[in-house]
Amino acid sequence: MSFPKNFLWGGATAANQCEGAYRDDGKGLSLVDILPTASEDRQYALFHPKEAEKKNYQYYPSHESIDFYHHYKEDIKLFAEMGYRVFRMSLSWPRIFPNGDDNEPNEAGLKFYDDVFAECRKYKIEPLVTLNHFDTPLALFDKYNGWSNRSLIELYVKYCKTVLERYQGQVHYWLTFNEINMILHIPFLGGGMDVNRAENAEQLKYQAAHHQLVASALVTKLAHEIDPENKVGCMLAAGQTYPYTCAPEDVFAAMQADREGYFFIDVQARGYYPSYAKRIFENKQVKIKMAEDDKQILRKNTVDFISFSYYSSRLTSTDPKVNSKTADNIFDSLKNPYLKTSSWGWQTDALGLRITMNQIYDRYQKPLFVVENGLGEKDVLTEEHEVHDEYRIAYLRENIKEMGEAIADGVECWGYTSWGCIDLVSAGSGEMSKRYGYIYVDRDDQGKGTQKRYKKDSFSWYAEVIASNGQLL
Ligand code: P53
Repeated sequence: MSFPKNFLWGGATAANQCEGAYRDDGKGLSLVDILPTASEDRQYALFHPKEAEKKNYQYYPSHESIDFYHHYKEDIKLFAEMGYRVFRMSLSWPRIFPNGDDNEPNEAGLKFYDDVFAECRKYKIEPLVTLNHFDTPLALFDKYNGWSNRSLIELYVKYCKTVLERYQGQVHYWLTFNEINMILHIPFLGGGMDVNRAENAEQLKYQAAHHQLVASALVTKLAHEIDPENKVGCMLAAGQTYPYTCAPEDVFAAMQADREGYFFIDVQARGYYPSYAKRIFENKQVKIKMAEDDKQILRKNTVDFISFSYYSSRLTSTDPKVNSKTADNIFDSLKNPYLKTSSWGWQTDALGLRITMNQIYDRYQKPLFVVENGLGEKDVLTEEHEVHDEYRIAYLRENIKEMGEAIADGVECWGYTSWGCIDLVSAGSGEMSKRYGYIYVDRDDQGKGTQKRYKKDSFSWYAEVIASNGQLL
């Protein structure tokens, strides 16, 4: 098994889960800044954001997080020590436009990312930048109900134009929206909106999705105009859906479940709504309002590559008696008896990554980029400040091996950035204790800890993987 010579190995983070400094240097509030920690409260807040906004929760994990804002030099140095060639990160929109609709950008926010990119350049690490990763400015939720409102297109394009121009030459890889299909599953994080009071929540979600798809195409166009060397990708929360049995009904249900996500990528990669969308819209009584040239915009501005997150496969059945679900998974998935399950109920399926990559590549024939993959687990910091995370190494080893197999199958793949390369706040649960990193951060679910960084066993393991270009796993 061999990886391409210039394969981009690295790690991934998102501003909303690691920066902290939630009010520093003029930053406005982002969606996550009103979300508490602890599963129950968090789940309630994610799906009742209007109510959550009025609450006074005891602790908001995003406010300080791991304080990447003040530790970025130290952290990027550690990434360089592992040999990263790419660092996936995101820009915080409310750090740059605090209210989302300000006339002028916040210079201090822009300056912060200049500094981060300079630090990356120092170590020849290529930044891969997500423009919107679950952190639309909270003010746009209040004022417009987020992406349900068409005005968001213009505001987002303005923000993107500002950063594409500012960082021209410093960044060459861009992702327009993190896990764009998440808008159907967590409309608050994905679309900055509350769907509870809508007459037809599906209408609101798909209308918002349309706005994001048009915005993504407009930004793809802009990025190419500003710098022809820019590569723009879409981003899917992926994971092949398996049928529980070989009953044709189950197979059909699995295909339909995958189409829910492929719907977005079909538009972004092919440039038009897939023919099956018509029937989905009829069933859900959805009517998309389009502006005159929307179709043209989508048609002319498809993405250069396809990125995705992969944690596990999913499983579906049409038999109501088959109902053992995996815990804590935003995607409705049944428990697959052939797979191991993490402490958070997520299942490990390395071969599923190979299947998913082949499937996506067959469908689009565009280069792939694995931008999230990893295992969230409880880690123990020993008295010697060591973390023996052999379970994480095992997960990553198997997944990377299968990614290599997919490449050997003929899939073109540009790179791999494992999720949460340094411990950060979980998007789903708000916990720090759900750790993904090669680097342990001393901070707990109540916000206590020194914020000191420690290398886990997986740190030196991954450094070897990179140094050997995937040969030593
Ligand atoms: P956490 C659910 C299912 C699949 C991917 O998730 C998801 C989610 C949201 O929880 O999100 C992605 O932190 C996302 C990251 C997130 C990561 O998966 O809940 O892009 O922001 O942290 C892992 O364990």
